[in-house]
Amino acid sequence: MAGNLSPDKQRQMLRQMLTIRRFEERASNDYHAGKIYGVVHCYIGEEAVAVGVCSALEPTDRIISTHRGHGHCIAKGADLNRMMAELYGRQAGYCKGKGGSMHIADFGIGMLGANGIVAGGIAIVTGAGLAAQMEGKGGVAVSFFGDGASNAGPFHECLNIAAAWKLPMLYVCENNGWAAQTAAVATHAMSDVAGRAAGYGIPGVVVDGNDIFAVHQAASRAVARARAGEGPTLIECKTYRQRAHTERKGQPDPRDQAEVEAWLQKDPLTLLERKLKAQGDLDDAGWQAMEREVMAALERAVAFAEASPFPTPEQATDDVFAA
Ligand SMILES: Cc1ncc(C[n+]2csc(CCOP(=O)(O)OP(=O)(O)O)c2C)c(N)n1
Repeated sequence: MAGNLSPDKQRQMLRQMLTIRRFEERASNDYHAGKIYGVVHCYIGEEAVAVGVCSALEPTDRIISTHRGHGHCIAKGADLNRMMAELYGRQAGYCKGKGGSMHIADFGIGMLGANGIVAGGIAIVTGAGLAAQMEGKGGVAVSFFGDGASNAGPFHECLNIAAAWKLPMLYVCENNGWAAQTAAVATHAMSDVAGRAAGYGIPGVVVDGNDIFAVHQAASRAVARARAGEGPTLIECKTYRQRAHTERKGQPDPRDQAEVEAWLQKDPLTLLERKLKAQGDLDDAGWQAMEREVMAALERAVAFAEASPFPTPEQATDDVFAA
């Protein structure tokens, strides 16, 4: 159910999901063509989580991401040109071409950063939750993390203190059933990560992470609770990554093909496109125009990246604060 989301807002959410999808398809292609360096982790299949949550936030609210961060960046409003330039390793990128896919941050839009340390972001953004509480302007902070990260110490320590101090936080677990090549069922005995919330005295909610309206509704409720000073909520979004753990060729992917196929049938982008069409809020021409506009924006982003130089060897230690 779209609830009180206007048709314009719903189309904007679809456009953001489409942008994430096409951005990553392009990143994957260009990575395999040898134009992008480092590691690329695709978020394809999980777009409804980032967009469903971020569409419930204000621009001044803060989020933190993971190693699989492009979707969160785009959903919070990051600049595609600077993102693509960062993946291309160019000076015009968000980290001046020295951070790559896993380190994109934009404090100006409340995006505190992707993070290569599994669960590392949870502690950083809990600090942002404390900052928001101290600022007293009603801001909230959101931690995105995987099911694997929910087994790590920072998750438990942060939920504990955030609950005790009633921090204005959303902890959003993107449960895609796998942590790299390890199945979630092999590393925790509870079927729902959300059940862990009870141990900290906060609400734990399970939602269909491929249903953007369900995600948005759960996030909106949790945001209202956080802004009212009632403390954090743990939201577990059941979803799936459609690609292997990273784009690196030749890595093992132990997942059963039938499992992958079943989730492809629940593709979140297709589900939203169909819903909008069924509601009469999108027609084929509108959908094709959206595709053309998104693809044109990506062409501009690639051209922007390619026009920028690589960092020079002399710049290697610029912006290094400690070693
Ligand atoms: C502290 C730490 N341990 C291990 C790794 C290696 N590693 C990178 S991604 C990953 C799996 C993370 O799984 P999950 O949190 O479920 O996120 P997903 O990849 O499924 O989005 C691991 C173990 C790491 N980057 N950091």
